[in-house]
Amino acid sequence: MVAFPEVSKIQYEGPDSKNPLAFRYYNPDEVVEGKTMKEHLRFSCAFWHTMRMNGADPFGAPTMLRPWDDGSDSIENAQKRVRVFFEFLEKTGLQYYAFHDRDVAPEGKTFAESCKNLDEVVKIFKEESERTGITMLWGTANLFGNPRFMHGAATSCNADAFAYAAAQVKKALEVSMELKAQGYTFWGGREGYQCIWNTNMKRETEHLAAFMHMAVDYAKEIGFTGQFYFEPKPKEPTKHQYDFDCAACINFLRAYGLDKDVKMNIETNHATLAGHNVEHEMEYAASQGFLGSVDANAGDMLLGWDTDQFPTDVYMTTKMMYVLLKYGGFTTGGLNFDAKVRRESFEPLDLFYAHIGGMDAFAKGLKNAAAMRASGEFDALLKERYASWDSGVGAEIEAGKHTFKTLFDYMMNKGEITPNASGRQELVENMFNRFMF
Ligand code: XLS
Ligand code: NI
Ligand code: NI
Repeated sequence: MVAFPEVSKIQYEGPDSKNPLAFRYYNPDEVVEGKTMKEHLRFSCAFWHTMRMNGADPFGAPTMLRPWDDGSDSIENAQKRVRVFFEFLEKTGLQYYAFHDRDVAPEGKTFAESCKNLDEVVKIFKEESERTGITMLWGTANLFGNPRFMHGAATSCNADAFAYAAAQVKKALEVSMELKAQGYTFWGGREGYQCIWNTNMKRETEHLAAFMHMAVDYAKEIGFTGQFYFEPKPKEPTKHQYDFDCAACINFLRAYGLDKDVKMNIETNHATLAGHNVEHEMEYAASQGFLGSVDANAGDMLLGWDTDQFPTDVYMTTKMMYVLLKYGGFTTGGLNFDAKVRRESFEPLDLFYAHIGGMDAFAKGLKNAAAMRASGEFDALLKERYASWDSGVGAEIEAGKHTFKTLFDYMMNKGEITPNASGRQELVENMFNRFMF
């Protein structure tokens, strides 16, 4: 069966191409800063959005036209979706994929049946992965969709929900290992709360930590060497999510001794929901040694929720790639398009346009960022701005040679300080624009 007969493998045609089914910037083997684009960008496709989003919203029925999908919960249908998925990945040149256990296989009547269903579908993933060389970026478990998780999973007030979630993650780790996943992601799902009066926050937070420790321990036990990630999101579905932003997550990981085993998976639209932007979150995580992977998407400035749109804003991708290059790039992580086509973009072809656009936006961002770095202008500006720390009292403070007492004497002697460096924000923003147009 061929699901997309009208599309052949997407090729790089260069910036002048007007072919909507070609790359203008993503040239997989082109070398940038010593690595190919493919090695830098490590594009991944989210099964839940690409294969399972049907376009339904709280006000309307499904809209998506997916001729290969009979809409049933049968194993055959689930298996067929996987074949279609790999045809899509191959044609777009996406190297990795990610899924939640329940995206790919239907839930059974019992937990045992759900595990069996999953195995039936994972078989096909394995086959297709061996055929194509396309592998799993990270695995995860859906611990939020089923009503049993209405109060959360690891942070539920119901101990059985915790136990169920633990069993589910055990299985998901085994599956991830079988599919050679390079990571495993914890996104909070419903790990948060709505009302302080019915919530024991301390207990819930400790349970979440215990849960993550169990996952780390089990991974070690079975020899799963993938990197664990924690994905921040400040709200939605609950009002207060415990994994609010990178700072909150990193604090949690350090407080509970998980900092050696878990890094961050940063999602653009979650960063903006937290009142940050993605480059802030990436810089914060990276500077603390926690940059793991990225869920690439975009929000809408005028909407206050997780719209999960495809990223096309090259200003944004340039900033993201600048941080990434600065910190040496991905190791196990990648750019996972946690993004969905709009409800009105209901034809299969729209899935191609969406991913091509996202891939091109990041490829152009990568080239821009590399050019910015090669110019040395941004480094020079920073060097100059912080010059007072390179000699004299600044260098002494950084070397740990001062105390409040010695600095008191220093100021008594000096009397007053003079402002020494303009922020030059307007200049630097203009400089940035020079690399954009
Ligand atoms: C939801 C999250 C989710 C995670 C994986 O907002 O982005 O899709 O990436 O559970
Ligand atoms: Ni995500
Ligand atoms: Ni999201």
